[in-house]
Amino acid sequence: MEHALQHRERVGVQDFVLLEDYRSEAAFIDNLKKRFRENIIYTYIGNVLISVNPYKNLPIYTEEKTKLYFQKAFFEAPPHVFAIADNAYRSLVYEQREQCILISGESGSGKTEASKKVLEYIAARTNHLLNVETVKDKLLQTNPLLEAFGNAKTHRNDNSSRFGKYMDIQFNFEGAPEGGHILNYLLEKSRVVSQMSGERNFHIFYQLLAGGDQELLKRLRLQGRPEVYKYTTDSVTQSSQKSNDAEQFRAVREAMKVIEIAEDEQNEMFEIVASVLHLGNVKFVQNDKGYSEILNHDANSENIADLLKVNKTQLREALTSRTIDARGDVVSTPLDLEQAHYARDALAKAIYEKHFRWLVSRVNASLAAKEDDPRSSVIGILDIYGFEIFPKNSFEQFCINFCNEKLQQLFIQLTLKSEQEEYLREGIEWEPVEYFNNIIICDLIEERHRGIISILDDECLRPGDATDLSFLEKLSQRLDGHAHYKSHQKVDSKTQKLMGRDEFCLVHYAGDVTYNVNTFIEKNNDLLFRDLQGVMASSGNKIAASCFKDLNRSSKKRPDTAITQFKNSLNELIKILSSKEPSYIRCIKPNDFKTPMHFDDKLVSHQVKYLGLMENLRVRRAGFAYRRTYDAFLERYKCLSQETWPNFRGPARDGVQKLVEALKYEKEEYRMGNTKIFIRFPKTLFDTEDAYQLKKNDIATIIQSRWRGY
Ligand code: AOV
Ligand code: MG
Repeated sequence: MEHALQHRERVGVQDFVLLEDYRSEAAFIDNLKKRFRENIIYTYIGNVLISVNPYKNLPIYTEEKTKLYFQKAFFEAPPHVFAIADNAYRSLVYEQREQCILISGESGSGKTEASKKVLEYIAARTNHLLNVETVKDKLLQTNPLLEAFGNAKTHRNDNSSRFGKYMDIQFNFEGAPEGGHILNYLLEKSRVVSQMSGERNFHIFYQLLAGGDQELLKRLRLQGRPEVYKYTTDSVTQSSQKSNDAEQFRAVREAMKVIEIAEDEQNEMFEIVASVLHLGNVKFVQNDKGYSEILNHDANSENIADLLKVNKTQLREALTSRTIDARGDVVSTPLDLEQAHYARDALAKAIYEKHFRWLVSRVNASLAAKEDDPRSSVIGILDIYGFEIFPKNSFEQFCINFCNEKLQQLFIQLTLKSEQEEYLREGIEWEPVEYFNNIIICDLIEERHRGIISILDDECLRPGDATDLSFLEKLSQRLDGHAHYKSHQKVDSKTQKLMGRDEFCLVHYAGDVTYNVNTFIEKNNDLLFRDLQGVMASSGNKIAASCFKDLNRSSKKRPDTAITQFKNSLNELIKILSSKEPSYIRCIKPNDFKTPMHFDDKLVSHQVKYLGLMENLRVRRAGFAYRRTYDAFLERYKCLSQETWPNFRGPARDGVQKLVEALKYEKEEYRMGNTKIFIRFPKTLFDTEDAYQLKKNDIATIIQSRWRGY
């Protein structure tokens, strides 16, 4: 049998607090790497789960493994996302504390996969309860459906979430799931009209083209090949991908069925998707006055008019002219070519995005609990787009990275807060720890009247000649000198070469990101010409019409800008999350090639830094490395003293007191809290554990597999 020490040498420690040298990042990474090589992708920092994307299927999600985590405390089974799920579930059902599971990490690190595992675990965990079948199936099927419409292939991830998702699973008093609710955040709608080379549009376009049957495609007037459509030409689709798309399409239809989206609703949905493809192919020509026109028998605009049941002439007019209400005088001005293309793309984005929102609310209607249950409680799961640093970063990356700053802020508040609270609860002295607080960057972005968002909104609302560059100039004037803002005018000679005249750089908690201001104003204003809204609101396609109806009300008040809406919804989200007890899953991407068994130290080191894992570990270790309830500690180690073996009569706390005396713990090594023993050094625990292993040598194999990981 492998000696305990050798085992530890090979697979590392299952909780970073047990690292001898917990201040060393090299030791931290070495531990992750050792485990990764052994196909052990999960490790704890206390109650935070670190997960490294294996990029291959591991046999760790089987039914058998799932059952291993039913009703188990953290240390009783190897670290796993199932342990996090079980812990949240138990706290909810037995202690009535509402839970949320926050999953973070950069693009491609495994957040969405982790969130699915949580859901699958909860489904398995509640399998024995009555009447949960339908709800469970619906909850599980929301994933393939929403991913089809909200995910896309990017350079970082073949199935990248292009929207943020917060999902509540609602449980009744018995702990059976009875419903759910999804909040979605900022779909990256610019992807509908253009993608970086090598990336794709949203999956659903390719799925429909590859998997739709002849009859459906004919009805939608589609020709079965993405190359034909401007919005999907850019990406070369390999044949293997094509069959996968077709297969996924069947999964999507199946999901629609489970979620009870009726046949006629499905038809309307596909008519909308097809219309977006046709819209991209609408061509404009320049007439002799320099304005744009659509050719007389342009098939694309006719297809759209037919599919969406709108008036052909009105649609063509709305795409080539715009009416302006100038102090009561309604004037129609023709659009030049550039404006017409802008209008067309704006319409495509608006249709797609509003349809996505409709879909989420449709899913919610189906997930809603059958009866109003005052005793219900929820577990929320947050899976949002990860931090993004691209060679060129735009408005979308700015929003996504802002969102990640806010979540990091919440992480800091909650981990520190909860650690502090545990010490208080247990009556143990708290020793404060130094850490980097990213609140300074959050403020830089969102502070009222002074932050970047305010400056951008001011510029967007300013009548006259606001441009992306005038916005940049204001930024530089107002923020110059801020430790986390770098203006292109004021950088040192080295970086100046890298920054263009239309760029600024933010020093995010996760690293420096250079943003290009091009299209910031346009994307933030998010205007759709009124005529196009009007046409859409008149659509005979009920879904399309409902998507545009609200907008058509002639309210004079200007709607909030895109970034302000996003900021408000994020702050709402933070409120929801703060009211719950959090669990954290921090995902790490081992390499940039989407391949298994490749662990890039430098890349991982960067993520460890910016996820603040070393600080997290320091906080956890600041006082006491390890803590365990008296019951659990006594149960495990009672064989190490005659006074506690085979059974100790009396409170567990007294038993543990006897035990630590027998084990000769020094006073400095431990503290007795109200319900738990706190152990300061890992060595103390290792020694105790090794003594236990010796004593129990005959059943050591079983124990080892339970206690030390796989
Ligand atoms: P993300 O959600 O963190 O990125 P995903 O969860 O989509 O990343 O993971 C990316 C890919 O990595 C998946 O499609 C799988 O192929 C693989 N993968 C991730 N986790 C596992 C796992 N536990 N086991 C096996 N393969 C895995 V983004 O949505 O881009 O931020 O916006
Ligand atoms: Mg994702």
